[in-house]
Amino acid sequence: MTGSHGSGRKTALEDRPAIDPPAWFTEQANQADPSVYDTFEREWPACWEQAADLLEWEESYDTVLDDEDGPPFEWFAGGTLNASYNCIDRHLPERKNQLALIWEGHGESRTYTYRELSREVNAVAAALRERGVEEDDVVTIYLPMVPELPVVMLACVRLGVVHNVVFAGFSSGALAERMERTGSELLVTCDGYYRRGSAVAQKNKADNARIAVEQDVSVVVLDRLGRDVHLGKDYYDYATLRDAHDGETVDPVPRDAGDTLFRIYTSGTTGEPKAVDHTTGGYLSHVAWTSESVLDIKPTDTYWCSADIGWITGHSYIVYGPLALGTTTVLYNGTPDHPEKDRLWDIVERYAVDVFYTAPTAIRAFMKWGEEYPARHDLSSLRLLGTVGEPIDERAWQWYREHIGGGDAPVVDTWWQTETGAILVATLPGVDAMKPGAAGKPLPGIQTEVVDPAGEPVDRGEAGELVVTRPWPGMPRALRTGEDWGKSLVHGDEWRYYPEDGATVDGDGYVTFLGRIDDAINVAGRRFSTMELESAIAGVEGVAETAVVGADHATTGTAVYAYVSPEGNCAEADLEKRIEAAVERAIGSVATPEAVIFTPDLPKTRSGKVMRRLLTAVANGDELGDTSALRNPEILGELQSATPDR
Ligand code: 6R9
Repeated sequence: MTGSHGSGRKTALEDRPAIDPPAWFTEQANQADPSVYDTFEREWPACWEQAADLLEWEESYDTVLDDEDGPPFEWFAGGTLNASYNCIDRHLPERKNQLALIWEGHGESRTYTYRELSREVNAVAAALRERGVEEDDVVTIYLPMVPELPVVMLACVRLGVVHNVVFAGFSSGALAERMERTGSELLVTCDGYYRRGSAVAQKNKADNARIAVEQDVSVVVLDRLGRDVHLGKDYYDYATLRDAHDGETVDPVPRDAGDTLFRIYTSGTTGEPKAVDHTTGGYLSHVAWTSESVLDIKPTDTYWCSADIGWITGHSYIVYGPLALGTTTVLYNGTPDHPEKDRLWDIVERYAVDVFYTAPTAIRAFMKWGEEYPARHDLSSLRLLGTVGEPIDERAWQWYREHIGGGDAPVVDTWWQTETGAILVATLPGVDAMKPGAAGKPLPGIQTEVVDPAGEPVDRGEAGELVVTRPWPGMPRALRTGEDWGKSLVHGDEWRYYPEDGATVDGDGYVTFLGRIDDAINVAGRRFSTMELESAIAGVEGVAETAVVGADHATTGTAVYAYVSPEGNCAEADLEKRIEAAVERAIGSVATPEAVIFTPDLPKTRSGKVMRRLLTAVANGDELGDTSALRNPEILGELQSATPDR
């Protein structure tokens, strides 16, 4: 359980000062109507027609939400549509020659107009159909950030085929597990790709996965490295297949609103990958509406989300949301510091990016590298900044706004999950004031509560667990149909979804996230949220990034171990003193770290989330367990030797 759960103690995070969005922003914002919250409340669930209206339906729906007697919930029941049609075809009459994709790779770049994207997607859809793929089959895609990744995704959904994208950085074992669970018989991959200037042998990993699974798998291989790889039986060359069907058109297959659009796996609490199936009508409506109202995306924009399409953020806010709105979406294959630490700002300047969406972990890295890198570039095209993935502390928020947003671009912190499909909590930048450190209010139509372990609402300002108390259009199939997902779903006659995040709500209804509910530290009977401690430490000048964990302690039960990655040249002894003082100020001396451990970097997953489980193991001198999800395993030895003996 999180934070000061049930202890009655108010958290230090409530009632932050609010910053109004500038007038120049609200004047042009897609969503600038303050009555949107009331309208959505009054007209719920019919309000979500606004989202569905952003799409073109083949057959219009009869009911917005069929929820009589709880699950199964049918969003937009009776409606049919095709996502590929919505992301491509319907834009052609108005903007066939506008760019749909800008791809920036390793020493190369490529662009696709909507017309060119349409040609690619149709050719690949025709090729997949010829390979025998049929509606509702699952095709696994194991590609890095290359334009062919969204092309194959859109080709699949054109045919009503379910795609299952597996992040390219995952191992062959992880790929095999996902393919086997899904029963997928076609895999699209590539020979390899460049990362930090060296080639990754992607096909080798795919080969190993293919022989590890029970079913027979055919493999389509995209040539990225030009190295003339051998393609054996059941292997096909992507370009040959595509070229054989170039110029063909494939009619988009109408799908029921509730039909699966794609499957994506996420980490479950059990340690086994958890399949999340998102729907065609509800999901697409929800991502389109949030792309418009939260990210303020306009068709004329150049929009860039720096996530990888292999994660939900890339599915929703690189591919489906932006393309459904007919904008230009940027794809970047590379790292933010290669060849130089100003790589991202160079891209923003070169393409005059209007809206930029990234993760707090990236922002903390930018802070660590220093403001001189963004300062080298003209970033004045940026109108709005977004963040997602983790809580963002106030200092990182301010740094982002100041050094990337020119001091006045609104910053939206967006809370959501693989399971929610699209944003549920954020500030509407054209309507709401921003509170740095707090994510924002539940979006119009979204209802949440913060509850104690018994499921009872806590008082305002107190910490508890967030629960979503009403269905939302982007909800996945399992939640729609009532499949048992942990403690979620029907309790008595109430329906609830538990995202397993700790939170507090302030007097204005703004939600501050406190981290996953399992990230709590109990020192001498008092519970502290790691986020609360981290936010105090991250506010200290000279701290680039921090993660706090609990280590077993003979007297207090648990002691606070703070792992800190300092900025550039910072005297550690002095920094340690200031960190202790900051924790004392924010929370009290009861929470003063037992140990402050300096490290050049924190252990992170490939999606950039700090792996606290590993830090807890290091702090306790325990076995580390599975480290395969780590992006930087080389850091572990150093962390172990820097951690004091216990
Ligand atoms: C989109 C994505 C979901 C978990 C979620 C929460 C954390 C995401 C956040 C945030 C605080 C935010 N999270 N956004 N915490 N503020 N703005 O990241 O999906 O990979 O499934 O992770 O990430 O803990 O439960 P996913």
